[in-house]
Amino acid sequence: MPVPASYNDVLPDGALRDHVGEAWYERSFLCPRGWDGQRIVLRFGSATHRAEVWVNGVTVASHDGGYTPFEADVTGSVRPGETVRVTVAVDNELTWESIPPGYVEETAGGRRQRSFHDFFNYSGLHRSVLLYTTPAAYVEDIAVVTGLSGRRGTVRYEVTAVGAGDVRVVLRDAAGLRVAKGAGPTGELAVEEAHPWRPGEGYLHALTVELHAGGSGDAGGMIDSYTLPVGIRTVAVDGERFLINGEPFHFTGFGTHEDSPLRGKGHDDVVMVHDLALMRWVGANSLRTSHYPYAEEVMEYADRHGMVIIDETPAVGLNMGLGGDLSAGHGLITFSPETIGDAARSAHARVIGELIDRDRNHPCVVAWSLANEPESETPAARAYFEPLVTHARRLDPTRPVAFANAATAPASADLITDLFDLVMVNRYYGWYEDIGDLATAEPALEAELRAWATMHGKPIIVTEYGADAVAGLHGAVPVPWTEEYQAELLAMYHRVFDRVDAVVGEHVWVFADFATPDGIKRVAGNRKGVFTRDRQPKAAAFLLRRRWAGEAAA
Ligand code: GCB
Repeated sequence: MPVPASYNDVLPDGALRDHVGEAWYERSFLCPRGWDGQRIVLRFGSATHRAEVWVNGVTVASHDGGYTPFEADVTGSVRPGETVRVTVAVDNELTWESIPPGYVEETAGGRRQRSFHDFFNYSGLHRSVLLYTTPAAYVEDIAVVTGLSGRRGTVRYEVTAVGAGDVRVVLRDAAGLRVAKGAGPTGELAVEEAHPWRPGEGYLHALTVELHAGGSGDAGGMIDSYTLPVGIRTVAVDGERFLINGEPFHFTGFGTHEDSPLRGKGHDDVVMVHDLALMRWVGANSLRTSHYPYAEEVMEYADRHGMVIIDETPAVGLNMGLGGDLSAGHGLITFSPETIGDAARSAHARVIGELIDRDRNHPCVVAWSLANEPESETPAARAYFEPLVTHARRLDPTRPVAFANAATAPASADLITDLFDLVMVNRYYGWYEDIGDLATAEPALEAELRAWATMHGKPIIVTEYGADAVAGLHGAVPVPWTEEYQAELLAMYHRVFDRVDAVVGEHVWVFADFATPDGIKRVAGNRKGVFTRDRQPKAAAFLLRRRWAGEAAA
């Protein structure tokens, strides 16, 4: 199987597509002789959803969670100059202990994965597997927090180094000029006339951290160095406004998926660059990594292009009251010892930790989304989420924390939003409710958004709104499933957004059509894309371009 890729669609084989359980990968290669004396690390960008790894037959790593990286120091298991055999068992089962949750049903036709979300359970090694080296003493980690006061920018840094050595840091601007320097593992650098990172302009400084042997002035004594791109910017919530660098920010963009033909969820630079170019083409300034952490390449690219990101954990489907993977009617309760209980909550805490640990240095990330459409209208939901919110805030006190609310918990029923900094709601008036009747949907949507604003006084981001449209289906009378209905529905939402001051964001569901499990509510996949799965625009794309890109799109 090619890596990175989902294995599901690579061969014309239904059994492979629907495989449930382990898939084994193995590869042998030569470890370069020149690596002798180096620390050798094997790193996986992700393995969906669980992996066990052997090097030359010896277990070196195991990891739960399909969308975050993990690595192993394999120095003791390989010999430079000799062949290395890497073996990986990747298990795609979703259980009551995994995030996202699911269960396996034994059917006459075999084992079937059931889940509570509508995207296809793509599986395998979705991101690159790297073998890299460091010196024996090395820079292990860097954490930065930036500040801006007027034109004065600050970069607080904390370096974790392994082994003896002195830490020196240098901050350079995008032209490579040194603008600040420091010494020691922690400190604060100041830049008097800082060029900030802004939405639409991903201006990056470069923080070079060097580990030196022995005392100062020892030019030849550098042991290790690492350069981290740093965007100087601030994020804050002020009443109903969302501020970036102290200025009100209005989110335009999409919920999206890592999903494309053949590759499934396999990361592909071409698809990524094309997708972000299409987003910019319609005037999107932001996206949500619905419904899991995306490849690190996406975060780095967003940093460089000033794309704003709401960064979401893989906690999707923690809600038995929704249709889930469309096999509704299971009669389960969400939070209970038999379903989502202590084990799932520990897994949830772990994915929050791994996400923040991975992405905290990215200027593009302006908020953490801890879950998509969880049950939020029960005391059990509050008990479940309270410690997780505390956990996220402790790990990153600098960014707002939020979750995407489901229609089943409007402001009058929801019991957890006061724990969070933002109101994020996914709404389908005119689709799942009042389908084909936008005249009824419009006042209902407005009333609901006003209720959220009155009750919480926080910024509202509509993180999902949309309608399915099968590309090429048209109607002079815009009936559901036509491109015209999808565009008219979006236009209706926009009229409402423009009337409700607290709405600071509009993310259409979804950027592009994507693969789902089979179901009677889906036409070979979810068709709410503004673009088709092969990235051709539907009528809605032109409507968004007029609204979001304005004159430029005329
Ligand atoms: C939702 C979910 C999203 C689905 C979407 C839909 O509320 O958050 O994952 O794909 O609705 O199209 O039903």
